Amino acid sequence: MLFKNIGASVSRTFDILLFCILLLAGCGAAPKQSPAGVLPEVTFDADSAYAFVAGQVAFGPRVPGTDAHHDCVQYIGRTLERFGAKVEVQTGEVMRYDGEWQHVANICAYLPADSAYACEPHVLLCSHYDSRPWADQEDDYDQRMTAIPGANDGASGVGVLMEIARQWPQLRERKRPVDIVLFDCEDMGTPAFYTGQQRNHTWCLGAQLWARQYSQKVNANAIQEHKANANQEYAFGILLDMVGDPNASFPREYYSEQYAAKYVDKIWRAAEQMGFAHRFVSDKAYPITDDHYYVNTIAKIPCVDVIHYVPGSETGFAWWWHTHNDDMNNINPNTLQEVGKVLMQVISE
Ligand code: 1BN
Ligand code: ZN
Repeated sequence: MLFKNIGASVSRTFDILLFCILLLAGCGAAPKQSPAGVLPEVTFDADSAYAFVAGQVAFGPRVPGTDAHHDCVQYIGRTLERFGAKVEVQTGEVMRYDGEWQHVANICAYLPADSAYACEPHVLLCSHYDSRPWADQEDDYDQRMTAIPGANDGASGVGVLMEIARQWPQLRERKRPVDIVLFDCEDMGTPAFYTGQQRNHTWCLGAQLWARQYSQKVNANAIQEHKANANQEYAFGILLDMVGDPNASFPREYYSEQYAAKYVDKIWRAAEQMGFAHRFVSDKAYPITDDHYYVNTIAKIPCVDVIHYVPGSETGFAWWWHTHNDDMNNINPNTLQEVGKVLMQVISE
């Protein structure tokens, strides 16, 4: 295993290494400009993305603490390294819905920009890779206590981001560094059948850990450099959640508009220009406490949630949400490709 487990705190060696790389790359030099109006060509292979989704689902539900979860971390980490990404696993403990401590392992992959662009602010692309331990939206009570396959809810976003990492070295130009962060324990929020004491912030445990550690790092840097305002590493972030359904559509989610309206516009405009306005629709969605909420509020990185929301449905989500039907039958390569192409376009601009 080449990728490092960086423990509860983000590796200092990584910071030093990154600093050296940036120094060697000559930060401060003006990046080359591409001619106005010329859009870089984006490629994204639908079948490859589909295979990355199927590859994760084949392990079985990626419930934290299980062999499937452990093996899937190895699969994702090794695959990303094969594509040239630098991969680290950030670990820590976070309190879960029942007051127990939960081990969290976020997979962090770094895709470098071309040397002329090495000092540009990074883009954060994220998704979650864990599967919900309970199918608590099943009608049949007996089926509620077992984990879901998480093909859409987990694997779909990761599959798209793995394909982006595969495409990255082949792009004509890499105009920004891209960090892919695959959060753990997004789907461990209080189960619907839980009758004990209710707690807040029980979802998105991996994102909460990542955002806290990032914020501590940024603030520590500011103190060291005697600056009033912390230097942000990221321009913006995009979260993918449930992006594989044949009928998926992505409305403009409330928190995304509150914290990152400019980037919602940018993504939805790119989608429209590419002919995908049927997916990236102009409807609004209610606030969703997804990973991006913590990236926005704790890490203070403007982050947009691209999430398949179904207005008017009982749960707000697709019929298979948090049931055993969240399987490969509801994954469409074409949907993955449309999402992937939009992201490739936005990170190439
Ligand atoms: C999205 C997919 N989420 C969980 N699985 C986030 C969420 C949290 C959605 C709480 C609704 C309620
Ligand atoms: Zn879920």
